[in-house]
Amino acid sequence: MALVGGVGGAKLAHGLAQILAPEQLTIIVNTADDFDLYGLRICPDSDTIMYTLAGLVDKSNGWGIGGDTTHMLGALRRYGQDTWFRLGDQDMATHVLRTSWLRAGCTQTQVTARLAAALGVRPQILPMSDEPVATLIDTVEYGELAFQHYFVRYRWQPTVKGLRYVGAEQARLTPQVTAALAKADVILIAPSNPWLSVAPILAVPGMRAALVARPIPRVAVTPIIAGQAVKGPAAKLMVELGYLPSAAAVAAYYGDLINGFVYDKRDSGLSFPALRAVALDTWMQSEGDRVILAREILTWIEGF
Ligand code: FO1
Repeated sequence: MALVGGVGGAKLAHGLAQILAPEQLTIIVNTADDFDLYGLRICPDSDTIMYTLAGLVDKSNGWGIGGDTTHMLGALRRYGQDTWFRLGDQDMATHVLRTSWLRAGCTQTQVTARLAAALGVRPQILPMSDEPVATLIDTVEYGELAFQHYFVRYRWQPTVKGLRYVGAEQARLTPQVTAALAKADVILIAPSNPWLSVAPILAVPGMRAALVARPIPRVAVTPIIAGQAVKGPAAKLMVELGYLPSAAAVAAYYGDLINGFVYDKRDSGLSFPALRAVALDTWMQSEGDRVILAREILTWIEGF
């Protein structure tokens, strides 16, 4: 089982999907980046993973569909709309169908399964919950911002003072997530942003306790290499929240959730006294690197 959010997480999930049988891989995905736009429900992390595993993703962005056009955005601009969130025309089909199926009474878990199956994605992609949860970011410059406004509209430049995962307290574990947690033989936390992508998953009541209760390898992969994030705001956010931007601080943040940690070989000076830890090349620059890293992690875990 892998806990995943964002582009870095999708890359490792893609590597895992190429070496594991579909029934051996369940992906729990962050839904706290989800939001409504133009009356449609947009689920960026879920779609990023789905498109990546389907081989459809835009390879330079890491999100959206490769080769997609943006005619609809042009038409929205003609109506005077500020089109700061770039929705592709093909991508729109996903949001239109998702929204109509949700309105017809399907759960987000059902909708995600239906979309993924239609695209030929075989590993199970499970939303962390079927109830809506939304990350809100308190910033020095603009006060509290909805996640996509902070991340996309303001390109994660505002200074972060704090985070809230609204709705998390009312969210429930789905039967599908509960069953997956019970049968997992390894829990892998992808190199996703710990505060923006993984923390909302852990904020679903019962999630963290259910993970910690499993006497199996629970391994996180660092999103920080040599004090920097490969992509996105992880290192900047850590400084703003008062942490040192290092893999050691990430491991400490996860605490007893994990019993193993994969850090980058460029950080060979670091030590993780209370954990089993391994230094690997975690920087997935090519598609081949994803498979190599996934295989090295699984091989290391076999000797746990
Ligand atoms: N990220 C951007 O930086 N700019 C965009 O315009 C943008 C559009 C977008 C459309 C659909 C989608 O599924 C994802 C999209 N993303 C965009 C990525 C995304 O919002 C973030 O990477 C994640 O939410 C953070 O994990």
